[in-house]
Amino acid sequence: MADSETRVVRTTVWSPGPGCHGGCGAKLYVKDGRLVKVEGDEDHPFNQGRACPRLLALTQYVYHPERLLYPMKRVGARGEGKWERITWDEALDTIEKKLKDIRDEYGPESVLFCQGTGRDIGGPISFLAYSYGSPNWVQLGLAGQSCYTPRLAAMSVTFGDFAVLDAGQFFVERYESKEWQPPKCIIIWAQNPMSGCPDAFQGHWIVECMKRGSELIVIDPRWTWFASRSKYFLQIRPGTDGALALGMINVIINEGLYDKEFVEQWTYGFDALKERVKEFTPERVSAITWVPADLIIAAARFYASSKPAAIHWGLPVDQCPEGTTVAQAITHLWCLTGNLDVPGGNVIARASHNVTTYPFDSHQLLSLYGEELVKKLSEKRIGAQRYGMVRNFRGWAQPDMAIEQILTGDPYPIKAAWIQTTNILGGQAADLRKHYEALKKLDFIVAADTFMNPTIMALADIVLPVATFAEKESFRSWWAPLSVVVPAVKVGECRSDWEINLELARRFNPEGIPWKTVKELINERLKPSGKTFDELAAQGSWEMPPEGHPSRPYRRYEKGLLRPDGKPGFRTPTGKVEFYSKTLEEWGLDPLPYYEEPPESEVRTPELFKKYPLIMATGRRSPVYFHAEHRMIPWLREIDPDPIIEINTSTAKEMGIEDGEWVWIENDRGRIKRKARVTPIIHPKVVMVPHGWWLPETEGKEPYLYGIWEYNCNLLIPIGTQGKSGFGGGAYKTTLCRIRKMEKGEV
Ligand SMILES: Nc1nc2c(c(=O)[nH]1)N[C@H]1C(S)=C(S)[C@@H](COP(=O)(O)OP(=O)(O)OC[C@H]3O[C@@H](n4cnc5c(=O)[nH]c(N)nc54)[C@H](O)[C@@H]3O)O[C@H]1N2
Ligand SMILES: Nc1nc2c(c(=O)[nH]1)N[C@H]1C(S)=C(S)[C@@H](COP(=O)(O)OP(=O)(O)OC[C@H]3O[C@@H](n4cnc5c(=O)[nH]c(N)nc54)[C@H](O)[C@@H]3O)O[C@H]1N2
Ligand SMILES: [Mo]
Repeated sequence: MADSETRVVRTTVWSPGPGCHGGCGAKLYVKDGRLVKVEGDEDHPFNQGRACPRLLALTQYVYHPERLLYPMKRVGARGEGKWERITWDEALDTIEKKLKDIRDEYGPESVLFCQGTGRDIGGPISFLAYSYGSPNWVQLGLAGQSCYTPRLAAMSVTFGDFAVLDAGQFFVERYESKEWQPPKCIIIWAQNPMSGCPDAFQGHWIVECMKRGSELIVIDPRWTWFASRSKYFLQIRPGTDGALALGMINVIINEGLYDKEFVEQWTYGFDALKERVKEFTPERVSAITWVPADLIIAAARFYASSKPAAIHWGLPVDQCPEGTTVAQAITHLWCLTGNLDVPGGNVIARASHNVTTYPFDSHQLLSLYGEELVKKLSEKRIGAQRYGMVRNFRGWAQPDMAIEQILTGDPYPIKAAWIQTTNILGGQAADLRKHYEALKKLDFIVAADTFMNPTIMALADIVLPVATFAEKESFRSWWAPLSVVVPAVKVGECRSDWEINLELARRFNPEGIPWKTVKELINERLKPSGKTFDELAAQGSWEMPPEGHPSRPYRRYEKGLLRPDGKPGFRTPTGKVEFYSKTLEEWGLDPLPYYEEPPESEVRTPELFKKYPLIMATGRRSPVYFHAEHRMIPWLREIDPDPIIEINTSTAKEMGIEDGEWVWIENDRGRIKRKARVTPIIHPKVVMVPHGWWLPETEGKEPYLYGIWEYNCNLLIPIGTQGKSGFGGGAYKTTLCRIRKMEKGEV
């Protein structure tokens, strides 16, 4: 409880601080201008009072002695660690001048605007990139753009929207809502809901469904908490999910278990799909995936005969070879079974109240920036000439090609990088060495962050200190509810991403940017909701879409709420759910889903497999860390202190490795060290290596760079293995390696 001098600010959690994709409601307790305590907001339907460890440790983050508090410029050579405090005016003037000079000499496309995962950054960074004139907004280092974009693309081409498991999240009363119904079956497909925070529904949304009768199918190479409570656990070979999905479709179609009425009335291309999946018999799929054929059949039957049923999927889907097509096959499962936009199925999730915070697709880009600019940008965007999907979907530059282009200068030179919300060398980039070498060649690099990290230390010329969510104004409509981020405290000279980017956007494009303050900009974007920032803040920071609104479920395809022309159906070329995608066909891609082997595997590269007989799957999430963040936060580090590798008990025994011993992980790209966690939960032929490890407590200067060369598993992972769409793939879950116990005297 708050005493008389303590103020409570109800706000929305998004990004700096917990780091995550956000959405939770929080209560920030402020005393004498200082944040003293944080709790989950029990009135907020998203998290109903719950809070993750990173939110609970927020005071340690906000007031950490190492926090960046003022702008700095580099005074020694790159990597020497010599920095000098400067004013915001000097920082912004320098950035403006340097970037304008580069624009004059090489064109705006020669600057990369690099972000990390989709936090509260898509809006501000794309706004800045377009205001400057660069098409090259990129998640640099994320091989195959393989995080959520492949899934979004697959859903968009199939039914013109995107959908998520329905756990009642569109209703204030949640599980008590009369409109909602719990799924009878939930497939947790390549997800780790206990650790993944809002993306993974903090686990508890699924637990709440289970309390109301949901039974689980879990598809994972690792026995997760949910796997241990599942009806069917399919312990799959990493990277083969595409084959499994096609095999399940095969069973569902052959046994007539699909929703005939829905398929008949609302879909296109069923016969072509039926033909395509013929070769994916349970026996063949079993040989590919390691999952026994009878389990594949049982899981397919149980999913298709449970009404309603929902699929909750995760990142490894995108990181399968050709991730987009894998996501397409899984999307087909819920469409075939009539589980799209029904209570307890996969519910369409639109931007709340039609408020958009950033330009996802080409329609939104057009309305925000005008046809001329968008056309020009699309032509120059890295990868747009090669990939129809990169040209037409979401506006991202292709990361694997972007890094090559820095090295080759072909078809045009890259001269500078703006780095905001990403630690490229700390965890985002596959092929760490290549990214390090390429980025070193750039003439000018700015980074905006809350803490020093290996990327900034090695590369930045100017560093800008960024406000946490507790210190900033922002807004969020990444599905319901519509929410605002309300500032509670001020720390050092930190500024928010919106503040920084608005100021620079005005300098780069003085005529085009009418807003003087961030609040004016937010209020403009909030207009479709009829509410202002202050009104939303005063009502507790959020609001659900009203009844009848297209951003509120269910069965909107029947009501004509999905298509721009107001007719029933879907926002696709045929107006139907497309099993055979006309859009993919137009982009020069296979219109139907197919299977591709991982780039390195027992099947595809048997010689390499002899040398490196273990599959290194990386990056299963830790609840106390967000990627490469939080290693300096005492409460969090205490819970998960070491860079580990999970090795199956029998595999470890064969190799004479004991729990807690240090091992080398090696392949042709190099070697790193990890502490062995010997455990039965991981498949014997797979090792699981958490990503994002650097040690903020060690030497930051070159060449050590906080230990990235010793601990960052991305040193071993290749780039350039993207799918034919340009999206998806990468080898984050399927790189071959061998492990070896570290001998006495080895360090
Ligand atoms: N081996 C392996 N590597 C992986 C993955 C894997 O599974 N395995 N996963 C990949 C995936 S899916 C992703 S999305 C990427 C993520 O990669 P990144 O997004 O680069 O990961 P973070 O470590 O969270 O880096 C974010 C940086 O931005 C800062 N930051 C956080 N929030 C904000 C903010 O709002 N504003 C600003 N200005 N700064 C902020 C943090 O302090 C941190 O330094 O990593 C990828 N890397
Ligand atoms: N606490 C915390 N939460 C996070 C993040 C974080 O860093 N920390 N990162 C955020 C980001 S950007 C993302 S993209 C999400 C990612 O989070 P998730 O989507 O959950 O992805 P992962 O944690 O990589 O893996 C999930 C599960 O898939 C299994 N798996 C690995 N390879 C395969 C495979 O090939 N097939 C199948 N079927 N399963 C496989 C792993 O064993 C693991 O149990 O989490 C987000 N949430
Ligand atoms: Mo991600």
